Amino acid sequence: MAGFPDIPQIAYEGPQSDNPLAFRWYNAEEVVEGKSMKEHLRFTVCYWHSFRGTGADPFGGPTMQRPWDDGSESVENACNRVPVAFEFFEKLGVPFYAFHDRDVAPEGSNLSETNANLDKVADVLEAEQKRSGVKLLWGTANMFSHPRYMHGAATTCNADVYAYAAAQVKKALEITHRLGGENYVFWGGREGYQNLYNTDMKRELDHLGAFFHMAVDYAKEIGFKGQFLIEPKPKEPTKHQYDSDVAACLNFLRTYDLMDHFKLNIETNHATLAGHTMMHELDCAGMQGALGSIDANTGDMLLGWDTDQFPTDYYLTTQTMLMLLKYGLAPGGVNFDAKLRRESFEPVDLFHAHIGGMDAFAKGLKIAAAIRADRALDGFVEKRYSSFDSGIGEKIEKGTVNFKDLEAYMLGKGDAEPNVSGRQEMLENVINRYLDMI
Ligand code: XLS
Ligand code: NI
Ligand code: NI
Repeated sequence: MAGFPDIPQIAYEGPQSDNPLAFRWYNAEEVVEGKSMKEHLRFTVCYWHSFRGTGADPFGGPTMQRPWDDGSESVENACNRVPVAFEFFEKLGVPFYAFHDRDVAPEGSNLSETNANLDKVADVLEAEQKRSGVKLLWGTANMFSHPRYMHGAATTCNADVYAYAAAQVKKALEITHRLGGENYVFWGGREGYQNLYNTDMKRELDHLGAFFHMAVDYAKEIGFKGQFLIEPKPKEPTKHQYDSDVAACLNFLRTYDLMDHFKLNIETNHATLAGHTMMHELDCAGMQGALGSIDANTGDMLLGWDTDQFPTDYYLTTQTMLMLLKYGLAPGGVNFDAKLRRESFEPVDLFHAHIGGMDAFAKGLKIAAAIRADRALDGFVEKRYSSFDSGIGEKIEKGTVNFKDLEAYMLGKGDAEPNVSGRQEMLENVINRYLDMI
C-alpha cells in the first residue's frame, strides 16, 4: 500500500514560499563553507518515533492514523512498513535513517525466532536501501522496552539478562554492519538505578565497562568499522542514569579505558534535562574530541521530561551549528529523534514536522557560517583571553612558572586590574543581528 500518495517530492522554494510542503531554507546542494548543506547536515529520520510512534501516552491510547500499518506485531506487517518508510525518506530527501532492532522487527517467542524475524526484515531494508540510495546512519538495540530489562541490561542484577543483552547487541551489530551502518549507538535505557538500598553501583559500572569492551572486540572480529556512540541522558526512565551527561560519560569511558573507541551522540532534550544547554554539551564533548553525532529535538520549558519535540528555534539551531561547524559531524548526523504531538495524527504531519526541523537547521547553518566568516564571536573570545598570549599569561600557559613565581609577580604589581568587559549583552545583540540578516 502506498504510504503518502497525495504528497509530492518536497522541493526547495526559498524563504518567500508559503507552501507548507516545501523547504524555505534547506537547499540540499547549496554550498556553505565549501560543502553542500546535505553533506553538512546529514539529516536522518528515526524509525521509532516516525514509524512506530502510536501517540499513546500514560493516560491514553494510540491516536496516529497510519493506513499502511495493520497494528499487528507480525513480521509481514513489519515488512510492509519498510517501503512506506523509504517513500517518506525519499520524498523528504534525507540521506539517512536510524533504527532500534525492535523498531524494525518484532520480538519472537525466543531469541532464535527473534533473530530470524530481524533477518527477514533486514532483507527488505537492504533491498530498499539499494533501490533508494538512503543509508543507515546508525543501528542500536532496544534494551529497555521488554520486561526482562526491568533491572537494566548491562547493569542488571540478573546474569542471564546480561547474557541476553550481549546476544542482542551482537545481533544488532551484525545487522548494522550488514546494512552499512556508519555508527552504532548505545543509549542506556535502563542502565541506572531507582534506589541505592538495593544497588551495588560499582559492580554495575564494572559490568557495563566489560560489556562495552566485548562490543568493541566483536566489532573488530566482524570487521565493523562504524563509530561507537554513547547517548547521554539523565533521570529518565530511572531516577539516576549512569550516562547522565557528557561529563559523566567521558569520565566513565576514561575509567574503563574506552576513550579510543567511543564518541557521544548528544540529544538536545537530554542536555536540558541534565541542566545544561545543548551548546554546552556539544562544546564539552567537542573540546575532548568526543563529539560524534546529534539527536535533534527540543524539550518544553514548562515540562520536566523528555518531550522530544521537533526543533524550530533559530537560536537553538544556530548555537548547535556553531558547535558542529567548529568540531565537525561526520560520520555522525543530525538525527530527528523527535515525535509528533499525539494530536497531530495525520500522516502529512510527519512531513510538516521534518520540514520545519530541516529548515530550522539549514537556517541555523547559514547564520552560524556568517558569524564564523566575520569572526564575530571568535574574534571577541580571542581578545578576551589575550592576557595569556604574552608576559606572565604566556608563562602560565607554558607551565614555566610556579606558585612562588606568581606570588613574586603579584607582590611586585600589587593588585590585578579588570582588563575587559564580558559584553554578554552586546554579543547577544550581535547574534540577533545575524538572525535578522539571514
Ligand atoms: C531516548 C533516547 C533513544 C535513543 C536511542 O530517550 O533518545 O531514543 O536515541 O535508543
Ligand atoms: Ni535519542
Ligand atoms: Ni529523548
